[in-house]
Amino acid sequence: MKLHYFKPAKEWTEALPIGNGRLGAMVYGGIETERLQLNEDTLWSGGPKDGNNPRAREVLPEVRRLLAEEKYVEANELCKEMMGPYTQSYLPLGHLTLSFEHGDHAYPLYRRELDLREAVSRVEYDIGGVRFVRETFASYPDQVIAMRLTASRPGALSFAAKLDSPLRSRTSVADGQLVLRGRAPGHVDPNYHTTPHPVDYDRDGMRFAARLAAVCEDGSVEVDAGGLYVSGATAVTLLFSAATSFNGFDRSPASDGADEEALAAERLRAAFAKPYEELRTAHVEDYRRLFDRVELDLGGSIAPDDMPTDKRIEEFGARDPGLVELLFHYGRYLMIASSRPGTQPANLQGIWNAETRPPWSSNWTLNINAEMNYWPAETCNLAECHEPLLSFIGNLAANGAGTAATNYGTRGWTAHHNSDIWGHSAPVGAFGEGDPSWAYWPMGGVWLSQHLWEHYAFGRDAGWLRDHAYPVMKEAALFCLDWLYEDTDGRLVTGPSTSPEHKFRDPKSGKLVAVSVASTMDLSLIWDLFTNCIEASEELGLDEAFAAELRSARERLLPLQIGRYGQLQEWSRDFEDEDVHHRHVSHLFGVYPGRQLTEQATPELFAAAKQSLERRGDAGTGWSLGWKIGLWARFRDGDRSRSLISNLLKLVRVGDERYEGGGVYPNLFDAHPPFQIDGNFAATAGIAELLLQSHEGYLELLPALPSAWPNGSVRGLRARGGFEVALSWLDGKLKEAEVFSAGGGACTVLAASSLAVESSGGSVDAERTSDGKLRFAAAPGTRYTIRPL
Ligand code: FUC
Repeated sequence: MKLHYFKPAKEWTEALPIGNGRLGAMVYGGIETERLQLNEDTLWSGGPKDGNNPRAREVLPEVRRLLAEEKYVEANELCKEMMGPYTQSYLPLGHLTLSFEHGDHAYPLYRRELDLREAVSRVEYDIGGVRFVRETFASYPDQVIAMRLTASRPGALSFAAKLDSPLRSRTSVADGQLVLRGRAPGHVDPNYHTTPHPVDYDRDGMRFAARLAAVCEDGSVEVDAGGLYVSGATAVTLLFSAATSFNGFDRSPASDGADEEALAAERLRAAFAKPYEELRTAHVEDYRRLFDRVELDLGGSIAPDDMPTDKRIEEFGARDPGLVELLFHYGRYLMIASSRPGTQPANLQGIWNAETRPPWSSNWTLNINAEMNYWPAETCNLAECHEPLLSFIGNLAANGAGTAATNYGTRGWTAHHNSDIWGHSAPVGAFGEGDPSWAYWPMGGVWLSQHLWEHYAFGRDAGWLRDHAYPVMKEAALFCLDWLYEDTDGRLVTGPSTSPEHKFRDPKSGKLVAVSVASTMDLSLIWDLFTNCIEASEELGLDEAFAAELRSARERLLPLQIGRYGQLQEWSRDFEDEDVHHRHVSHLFGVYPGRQLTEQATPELFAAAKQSLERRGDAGTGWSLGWKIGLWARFRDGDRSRSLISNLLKLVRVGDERYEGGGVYPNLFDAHPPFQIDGNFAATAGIAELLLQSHEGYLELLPALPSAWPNGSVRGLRARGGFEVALSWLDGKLKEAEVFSAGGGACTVLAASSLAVESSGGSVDAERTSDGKLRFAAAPGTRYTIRPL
């Protein structure tokens, strides 16, 4: 449960992340110079804006006409006129730098670690017989970052602490504290978009403020605008708070912003009033309430205890079951650290970003990455951490209604492949620059709506479904109803349509293009949304007529097809792939994370989907490997999933070109490369998917256990239907399961052998179905023990 090292971090991807959902820091653990790279999750460039483009609506009929004539090259060109501006960027806040007056040579007794059981980072070393220890954490209950520094000899701690920022800022003193005030640029261009003036402070931007205070035991502290100076202390507590003027996705942070100075000052004042131990205890309790819900044993570690984490990755990778356990828990740690109720959703880098023009703007990329971040939220028992994404969808729906109306003249709401803190819902890449292969994809709202349904499916809060989720899902479905049109055979299709980021070869010209009619992903996402809305209407007993309309539209969707290689076709024609090994596997959505394609319901298509994944191969960027881990779990090939975990658990260092894609950095951050957090989350979700599945209306225990983990156990996984599950297995076979039903209701369970059930009250009336499932009526708040017969 620890990441640990015997050297300070040099690179950012060696530093260790802490976070409380809103405040984040990368702790380097330096000796003479300690550095914390700091983030606040609302600190973005820009402000609310209108990215909608009426030209889209004008050209739409012509694009569809060209598509009907199979003039894909021309349709692709014209589609470029449908775009809008780029999203804004997630920005770094700054650095806290501590300069110690004791030199820099103590490696033999040096150690730094991140303890996942407490969410505390710790650094310790010896200089001249004095032991220096510092621990740092980001507290959710107290909304500060706290650092405690101690020296084993009285009076041995002397250092200067400074705050600075890559953004325009200055420091001053107030209330005996160091204060940093700054302003974000009013606009930042993406790092892949070359412009003469990419970081623009001439336009109004968001304000931010940060404060640093010190409490000393012994010695003294002085402060001036240059920093905070501690001399001769035995122990010191540093408290850091920060806030921005962000005041909602639809309000100007400049003219209608929150009072960032008051927020930062008040949070520090409140934390300052408490002793360090009280802050620490509150933090650890709050964190453990979430983290302790899940336990996993895949066989434990085969690496020596004192082997540093980077070395362990390098030497053992996934051969060490203990390292796979650590990777699993790290994903849960990162979720708790980057996404808590009231914060922004985890973006491409969670909340950890040091760059003013980060890769892909460190935004929310909706054609896979933002959704992938939340794959473990429900299954791994962190439903609360899902909340930021679920509220974000509501903001996006508000803006997306304007995009649907202006760009397409439809009802409902739509979002495209990129979004930002301002709820950007239009396609990006205006000015003829955006390639439709990525910029044109009006399905962002459709995919996100799956998260609303899943949150209900696991938690079964009907009031929340009725009041919050269903209205947004319904509006997304209304967009689809209007967006779909009939082809010449009366089938419902989408167009212009892309399969995210992948192109096909135009049969006539041989050119690579992206736009055609009814990609498999469009059809699968729409099937999923319609199905979820239909089930929601049944559960809630409302909107019967609308559900009937969705049923009949779902029937009329162009059927998915099998192509010449036996593969599930990615497009409605059997086009040749641009790249048979392409990282996106969008057409397999219906297998995972969707539920349209299963062995039972659609055996031919399921087999074809598997063939598609075979053809794609086992290489890919970090998130691509992560997706494939989950997909092979759904194909019930645990060994294949484990070999993908093994591809992911390869050590990558910055500048290291040994691997084409994927891997993890020394701090276990997923490498796209560069760092992108989605692969971490997908790995955690994929490991859970190997042990428990529930997307077919029943719990399947150990559906795809890899042979490398013959003995083990897991506790605290969640399943759809309001269940919590513990499992143990021996020699690759289920030993015992415990199912806790929160709200009661029918419980159907499948495993490789036939099963028997009992509760603490004794035997339970259970039925055995002809296909080997066990079914019983679960009582609310009751725990059931299930064993193979
Ligand atoms: C999509 C992916 C890239 C990357 C980016 C953030 O464009 O195709 O691989 O993950 O999002």
